[in-house]
Amino acid sequence: MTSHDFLQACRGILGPEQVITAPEDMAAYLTDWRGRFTGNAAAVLRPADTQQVAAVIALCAEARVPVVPQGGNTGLVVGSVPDRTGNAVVLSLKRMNRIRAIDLVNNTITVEAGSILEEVQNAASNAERLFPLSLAAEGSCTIGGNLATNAGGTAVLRYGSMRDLCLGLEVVTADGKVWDGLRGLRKDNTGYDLRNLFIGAEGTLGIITAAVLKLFPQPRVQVTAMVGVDTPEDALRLLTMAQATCAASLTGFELMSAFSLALVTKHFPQMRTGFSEDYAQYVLLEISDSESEEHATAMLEALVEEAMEKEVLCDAIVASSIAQSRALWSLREHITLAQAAEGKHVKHDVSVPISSIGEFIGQTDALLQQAVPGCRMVTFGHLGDGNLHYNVSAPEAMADEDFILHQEAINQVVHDSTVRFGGSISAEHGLGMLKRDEIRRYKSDVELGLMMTIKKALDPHDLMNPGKVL
Ligand code: FAD
Ligand code: 2HG
Ligand code: ZN
Repeated sequence: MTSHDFLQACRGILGPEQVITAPEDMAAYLTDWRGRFTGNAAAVLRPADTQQVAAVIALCAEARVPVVPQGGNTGLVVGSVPDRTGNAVVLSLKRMNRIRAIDLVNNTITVEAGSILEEVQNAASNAERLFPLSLAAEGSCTIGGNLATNAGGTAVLRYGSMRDLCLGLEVVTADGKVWDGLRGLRKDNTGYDLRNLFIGAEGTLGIITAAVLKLFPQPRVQVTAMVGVDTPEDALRLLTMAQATCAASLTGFELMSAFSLALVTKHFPQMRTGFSEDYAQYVLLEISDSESEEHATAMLEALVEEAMEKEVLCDAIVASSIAQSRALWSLREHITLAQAAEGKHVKHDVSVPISSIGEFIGQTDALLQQAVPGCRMVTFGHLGDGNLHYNVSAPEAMADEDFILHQEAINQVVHDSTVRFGGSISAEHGLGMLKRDEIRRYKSDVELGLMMTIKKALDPHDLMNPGKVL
């Protein structure tokens, strides 16, 4: 099939206006969120429903055209954009954004893959339920992208990551068949777990078109506090105390180094931490309670008092209004944007056993200073999950283009250290194109071989997001 015939057939399936080929109209789909990579594509295809996805994928299989699924294009590991050959099509799921059903007794919501996360949260809230996945990109990332990357965010501590929040999937397979696995069952032991194979596969095994997601009761009240501590070890002590005092009410526990917040207040000068003194580390805590505001505040205040007595924390701000709570969360959510505004940087999205975090930071900081003297650490993240965003910014006087030459050496230091501590080099963002080669150094031949066998069985012609993950 010629490329002209292929595009004509796509137009026949989707309608001419949903097959985008003009370079200026394709541009936004071809560069990743961080601006790290720009690819080329034969076209951007915008299906409206599952049947259109199936027809287009069957056509791609027949014409041997690679497909790069894309949701909100907010991924951080160059997974959602095509390579530079121009052979692939980008399949944008964003028009598929319907809420198909809400079942208040089963506590589930069935949504299409292109639904924006925030809209799903709102739909749940309008039904007096909670859909707990929460991340700074929630205004533009999609459920399909969240599933394909097994997204985490700031509520994993209490509710788990996307894999834990999904009960069923609808998937278009690499040969264009529809697997209807939209089961809202909490228990189902009938063979291999296909759902969990597609979740976290980053679009390399098939196209997720819809999902059944879990809903939870809405907490009656949420209370936020920000505290200053001296060291990550103190933050860990506080975590243990918070778990003992608050149990399942503890829904967020985020670490932010002083330099991470200094970048936020530098690039967003309207934001302030509200502390009169500076501390080396900060923790953002959230408690969700089903009793009352008084009960939640009393629990948090008791925790703060005990931690102060034991000299675990230096100072604390307990938000006294929703606006103040939002302002504290906003500081946390702006770190990614602030580091991007500061210049080129190398991101690491690692996890280590929670108990090793302090030691990991101490040892790895020292090794990095030997490798790139003066590099500036932007260390923050989901301490309660053992997941650090251990990001490296250039030394003050070093130009971006010189700094980025150190990327490989920096990755090696951080990832070797992570693995020495028994950790993972990607806790939540995935591998994409950015860490595809890196993972080969850390996974055994057996593990890589099993992954390759699955890939070949489900996508024998390597057309599903080729060049990513494996
Ligand atoms: P995209 O970027 O479009 O795609 C991501 C991957 O999924 C690609 O490999 C793509 O091919 C594949 N894909 C997309 N849709 C489908 C589909 N329907 N079927 C199959 N494959 C598909 N991530 C976290 O985990 N936790 C965070 O706290 C977090 N915070 C962030 C904050 C900011 C400011 C930004 C910019 C990003 C953040 N991210 C975070 C990363 C990103 O938002 C998540 O990875 C998100 O899940 C991606 O969703 P998306 O719709 O933008 O997917
Ligand atoms: C977060 O937790 C995201 O805010 C982004 O996962 C992390 O910018 C980063 O490195
Ligand atoms: Zn994160």
